Amino acid sequence: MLIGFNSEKRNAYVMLQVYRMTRLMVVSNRLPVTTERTAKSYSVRISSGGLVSALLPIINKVGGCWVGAAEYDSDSELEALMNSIAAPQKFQMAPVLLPPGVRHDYYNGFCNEILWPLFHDLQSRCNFEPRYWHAYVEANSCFSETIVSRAAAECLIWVQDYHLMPLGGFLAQHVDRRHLLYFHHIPFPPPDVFEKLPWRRQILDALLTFGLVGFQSGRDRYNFISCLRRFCSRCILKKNGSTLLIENGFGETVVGVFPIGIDYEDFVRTAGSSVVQTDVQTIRKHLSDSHVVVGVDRLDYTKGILERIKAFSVLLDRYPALRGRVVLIQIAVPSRESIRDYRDLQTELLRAVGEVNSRFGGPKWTPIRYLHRHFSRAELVAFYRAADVALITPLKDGMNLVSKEFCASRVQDTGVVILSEFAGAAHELKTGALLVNPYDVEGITNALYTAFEMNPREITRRMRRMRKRVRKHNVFEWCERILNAAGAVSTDSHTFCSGQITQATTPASDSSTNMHLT
Ligand code: ADQ
Repeated sequence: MLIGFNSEKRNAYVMLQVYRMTRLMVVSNRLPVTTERTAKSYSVRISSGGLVSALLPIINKVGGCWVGAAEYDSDSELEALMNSIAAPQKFQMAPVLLPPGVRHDYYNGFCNEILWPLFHDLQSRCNFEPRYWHAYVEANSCFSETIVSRAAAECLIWVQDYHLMPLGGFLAQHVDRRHLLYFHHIPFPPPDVFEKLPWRRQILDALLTFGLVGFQSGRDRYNFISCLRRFCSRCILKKNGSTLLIENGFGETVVGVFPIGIDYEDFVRTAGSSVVQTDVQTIRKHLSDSHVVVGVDRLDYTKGILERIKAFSVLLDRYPALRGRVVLIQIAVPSRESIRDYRDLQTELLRAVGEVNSRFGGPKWTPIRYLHRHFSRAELVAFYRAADVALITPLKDGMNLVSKEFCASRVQDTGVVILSEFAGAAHELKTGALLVNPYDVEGITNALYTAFEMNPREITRRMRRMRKRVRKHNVFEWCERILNAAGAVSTDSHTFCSGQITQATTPASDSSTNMHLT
């Protein structure tokens, strides 16, 4: 059995110790580091972004190997350098070399011009260029070669996100499907949106080659199942505790909902450090007695930053008394800068921020402080702690870790969260956050005003509820739940030989609990 322990008795940490024995291989599009060529060598730092924030504390505890595309045409020097960075972090890194032409069409093309906008319901931004599909498949084949050459026996291969959906199909030829897990970090679209994808059937078939497929929210799993119902007729669905079991021509796949968390204790520790406390005082001193609102995002059109700035402008219009008494600190970490849409967004944001600042601001007050750069964990936490309100309004988001990081950092149980109802986190934080429609500029304005007027006791009551939830459902609990669910993958599932099924599908025993997806 892959999972052979009593989950009720063991906490997440013990579970991770158990997994030290089974080697873990995390596979994601990129390695968790950003490398930059300097005159003589390379500089390397840990990357920003939700996937890395979540997985790094886990692999740092468990050890293992992280597989991801190299940013450069690798050489032995670069790999040695990356492994020396990883060494104190207890895991190895294995770069995947993608041919330059493939790299562009796979990443900039299929991932960023098709899957990312489509899965965030922004189909008008898609460019369904057939060349991109071929590069996507070829890139996944390159990943598979690296994995097969590096994976130890009994290695648990945990594939992350939409860049690598076809990988299960390649790996299932070499690896027991019980050892093949996939987690989908971004939203999964409803059938009416998904059906636009010319390769929709191939994507669904590929996902069903994994032993486990995990989603962030009930919304995403529901959409996935609805797509299976519409496009794959040969599936049988069974309820299996809190997960679902899908029987298909390839074997069985466990499909579950596992909302991702953060390393809560690490944020609490950082928030209490003297460095952060000094930074908080400095930030507050510069902003005098203003209401401080903070937005923290990867610079991405799905995060609703432009709409947020518009809402802030409407607020200043509607409530002149707030002028000079409120500041929005908008932090946007550079992201996907090789893509034109992202460079255009930066230009648009600078223009929007400039318009608000010149219309309302003056020598003593700048309404919006826009910071377009990477910050360390401690610096970010200082911003989280210095603010009165977090304004988090993605147009759609798989989860949104910033909302959870903000709550964890509020060690004094203060601070209001205004959160998009279309973020996966809305379901978990709805008992404490003010939920808004990110397209509803007036609704956001009203929520901001409500936040400024909120009674301190009400603020504390709401924040305590959210912190309790974020503490309990932290990233280690997330990992434990996924690995536990993976233990439910049938031991007698079917083996593959050159992509062909070599054993017929066993019909489900209890037909009354089955739903045929026809
Ligand atoms: P992202 O789209 O990257 O993640 P999110 O979950 O908010 O979105 O994570 C952003 C991360 O970047 C946070 O950990 C934040 O601290 C960090 N960050 C933001 N600005 C930064 C800055 N200036 N400097 C340094 N770090 C910064 C994807 C999905 C999400 C899902 C995650 C995890 O799109 O929906 O929550 O994966 O599954």
